[in-house]
Amino acid sequence: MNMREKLDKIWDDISSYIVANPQELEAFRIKYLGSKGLLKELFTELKSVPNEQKRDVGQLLNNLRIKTEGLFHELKEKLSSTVTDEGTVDYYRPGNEEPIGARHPLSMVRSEIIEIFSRIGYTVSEGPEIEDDWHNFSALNFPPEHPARDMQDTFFVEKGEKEMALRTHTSSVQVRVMENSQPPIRTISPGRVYRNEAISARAHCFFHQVEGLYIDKNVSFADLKQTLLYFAKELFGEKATIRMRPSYFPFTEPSAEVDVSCTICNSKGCNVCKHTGWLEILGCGMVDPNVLEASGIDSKTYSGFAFGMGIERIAQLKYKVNDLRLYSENDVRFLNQFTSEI
Ligand code: 2U9
Repeated sequence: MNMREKLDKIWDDISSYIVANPQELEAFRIKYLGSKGLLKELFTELKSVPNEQKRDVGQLLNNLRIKTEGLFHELKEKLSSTVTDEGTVDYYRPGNEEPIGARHPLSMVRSEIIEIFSRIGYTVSEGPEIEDDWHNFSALNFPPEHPARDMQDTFFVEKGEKEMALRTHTSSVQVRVMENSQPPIRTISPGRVYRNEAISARAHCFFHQVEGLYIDKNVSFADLKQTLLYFAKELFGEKATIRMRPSYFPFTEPSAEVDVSCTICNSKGCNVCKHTGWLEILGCGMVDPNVLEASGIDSKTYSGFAFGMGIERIAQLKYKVNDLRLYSENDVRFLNQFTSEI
């Protein structure tokens, strides 16, 4: 076998070499291109080739070296782009960081309110956003001429022959609970509600509420006060106190609006509490006997209290975001500012 044939045979071996991982690639390099590798050996052998053949054999050897180096780089390239072969996966490489979203501030506040009331035995009830007149108004003691029934306050929609309304509060859900069960009832209903208002920083055509209802024998106004004090302390901290101001709602009698002491300034007065030391957080009252009777609950045996709050209002106090529009625009620059464990 002359030198050309020998080198051709060597190239056959080299070019059919398969590498499956970085260790095998390194073995290839050492075997052929290393300082004690085959090519080095062949170049040493060149010294003993007769002088008249040296030029040709030297050229053949040089070609072999260039081809082997080229193959080495090719194999290296292939190896780094192959991820399907188990042997080529780098298990020590840090994972790619996946951007994760944040929970919406209204979802966080809703979860917190649900948690607080579930700790004292309240269940969560949900119901339809498109309601009939009975569940949204009549069963809740709204007189026929009440302004809330007006088109200017309520969105009406047609469902077949029937005129329906987008619910203006989640009290309608609780009417359904009363119709379908007997006391004791202890439930909260979180959800989206609709009002026919022009959209601005301070008003929106939809917002979110949590309403609560407790019906049993001997439920008193003192129970209501204590429940709301517990709620205020859980939400705003142990130092929080509440005060009640008389109010009016068609569905409760007596009715009250509830303020919580401003925990931002310790009731000293700041621009959040408008220098009053108090923040208005919810409305409440004893369920009107007419409302109990309308849903099939004996008002002589049972009494109950109810309360309602806007989730946006609580979020405004917690996160100091006063423009209502931000809550529904889904601007990631706004949403990314919130982080949460729940
Ligand atoms: C039933 C009977 C009565 C729920 C109540 C309020 C008072 C109240 C407002 C707070 C701010 C609505 O989001 S808001 O605009 N709500 O002041 N809600 S009592 O009363 C009920 C609920 C269900 C069967």
